[in-house]
Amino acid sequence: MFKQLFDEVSSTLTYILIDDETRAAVIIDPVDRYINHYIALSRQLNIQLRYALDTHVHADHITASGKLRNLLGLQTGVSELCGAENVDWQLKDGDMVTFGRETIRVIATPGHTAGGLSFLWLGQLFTGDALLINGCGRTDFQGGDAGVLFDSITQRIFTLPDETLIYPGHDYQGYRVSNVAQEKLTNTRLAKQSREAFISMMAALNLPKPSMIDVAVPANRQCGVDVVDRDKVNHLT
Ligand SMILES: N[C@@H](CCC(=O)N[C@@H](CS)C(=O)NCC(=O)O)C(=O)O
Ligand SMILES: [Fe+2]
Repeated sequence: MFKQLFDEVSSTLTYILIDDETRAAVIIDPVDRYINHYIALSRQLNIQLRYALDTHVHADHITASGKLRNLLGLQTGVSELCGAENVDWQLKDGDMVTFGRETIRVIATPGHTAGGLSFLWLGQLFTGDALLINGCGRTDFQGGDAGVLFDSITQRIFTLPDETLIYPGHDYQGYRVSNVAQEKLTNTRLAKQSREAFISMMAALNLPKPSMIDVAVPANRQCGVDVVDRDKVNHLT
């Protein structure tokens, strides 16, 4: 079982992956303003969240992962290359995250940020902001690098079977799911694009910086929980 949730404010897509037999579950890229909703949904679906995984240290919203850990006792995971603290599992390429009878494979897809990860589960790839539908993550902050992103997309994502479903971390155009074949053929930033042309195109994007970047990046390096909050919770438990 699987749920896709959308945050209208930051256009973030959040996913809940569920082992329908044991009811163990994983949440990918949770957003802090929905913590109560995630807890209510967990009760409604009769699931136990085991992990909250972030595809990267987000620049545009605050993750719910640390607060969910403190409230539910789950484990947080983010790339070891993100420079994050207070993370239970510093993830790296090839790691396997098991919940119930299910396993997620961690695939390093850096380039939008140095620590970008994608998560592969049952033919579905959760790409964070590496590959978006008809787009890709910008590469102008947090160790972003257009050449590295091009290699991640062409060598790690586009080498998966054509029918692999693509579930991105954000969507700004009203899309919700794609697949590898469709993105190879129609993604306007990548289809028939050389590495050099892609790097030049990304350098010329000139996007305004995310309005929350100065708050979100330091907060997300602590899983969205400030150290004082975490100490308080540790004293209580
Ligand atoms: N306007 C948004 C910024 C959105 C943004 O920059 N999103 C990043 C993901 S963190 C991106 O890679 N966008 C790709 C694009 O706009 O092409 C905000 O202020 O938060
Ligand atoms: Fe991002």
